[in-house]
Amino acid sequence: MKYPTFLFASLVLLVGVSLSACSKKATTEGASSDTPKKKALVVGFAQTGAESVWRTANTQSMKSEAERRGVDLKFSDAQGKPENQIRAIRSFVTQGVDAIVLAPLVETGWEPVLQEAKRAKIPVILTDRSIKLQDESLYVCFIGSDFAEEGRMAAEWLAKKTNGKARIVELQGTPGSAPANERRRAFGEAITKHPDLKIIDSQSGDFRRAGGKEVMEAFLKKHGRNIDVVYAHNDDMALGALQAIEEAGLKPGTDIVVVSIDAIKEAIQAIVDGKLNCTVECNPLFGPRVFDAVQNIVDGKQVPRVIYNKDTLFDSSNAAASLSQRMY
Ligand code: GYE
Repeated sequence: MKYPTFLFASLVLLVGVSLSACSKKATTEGASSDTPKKKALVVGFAQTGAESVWRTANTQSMKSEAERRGVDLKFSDAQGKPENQIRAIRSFVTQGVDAIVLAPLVETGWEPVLQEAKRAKIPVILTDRSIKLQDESLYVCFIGSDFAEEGRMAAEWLAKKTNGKARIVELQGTPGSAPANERRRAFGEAITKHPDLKIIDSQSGDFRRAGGKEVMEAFLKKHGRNIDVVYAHNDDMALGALQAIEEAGLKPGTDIVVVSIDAIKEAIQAIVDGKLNCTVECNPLFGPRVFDAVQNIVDGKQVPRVIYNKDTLFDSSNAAASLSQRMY
């Protein structure tokens, strides 16, 4: 790793500079008690956008933790466009931030801009979503959830609930994003153990509530009563689908089983109301972990390459009891 060497060199330089500054002070003001002020960390955060309740909670967690620590956070909202994220990273490099935190919208296309950050010796921390790279040295660590595990948990819960027999429609997240790819892949793999669990249709609702509703309306038109289950890659799309199901005169939760991922408070409430059947948690509140990692990296310490959040599953057995403590 190049960072520790670089950091050590900068530290030596910094200590040198502040020592000479101190001695100057000492001669003019006497050896008084003033403690040198630590320079605030400057961190650039390239967020995907504001597509879901999950995302808003994640942004909030990052901003409030930065404020609590006195970190100067340069926040960029890419509004769902990877090219905006690339532009944001470039501008963080130009500004010479201490570290860059990236929540990558999609899995591919990052190599050139991350090379630029590397050349500028700015460490990159991936959060939330992973990426595909030839050169794995382009980021220091990843902090987020295990999307494959979430997909598997949803599939296994569903297999039990339906006794291994159901016609499933799938609402996919943003095309090309790690959560959409992994939740789809792992769920698909897990249901192959149950030959009568079949995905009869699958389309993207872009992780948005309106997207979930629209796609579900189209599914209902196309498949009528032949849909037993909706598997949504996030709660916002599932909540949109609930509306579409109700507007079609059907009862979500009973006529059609609905399974999703995120465990936002509204989804837990929908379980309590009997409309949603299950949601696998994907915790967005990892601001503290991100800034711990940033600080350690800037201090030249080693950090684990992958830090996964611990996620649980909610259904009618535990939703009501958890509702009052739900943080997002
Ligand atoms: O599930 C969804 C959001 O990347 C884990 O993105 C995140 C996903 C989350 O918009 O709600």
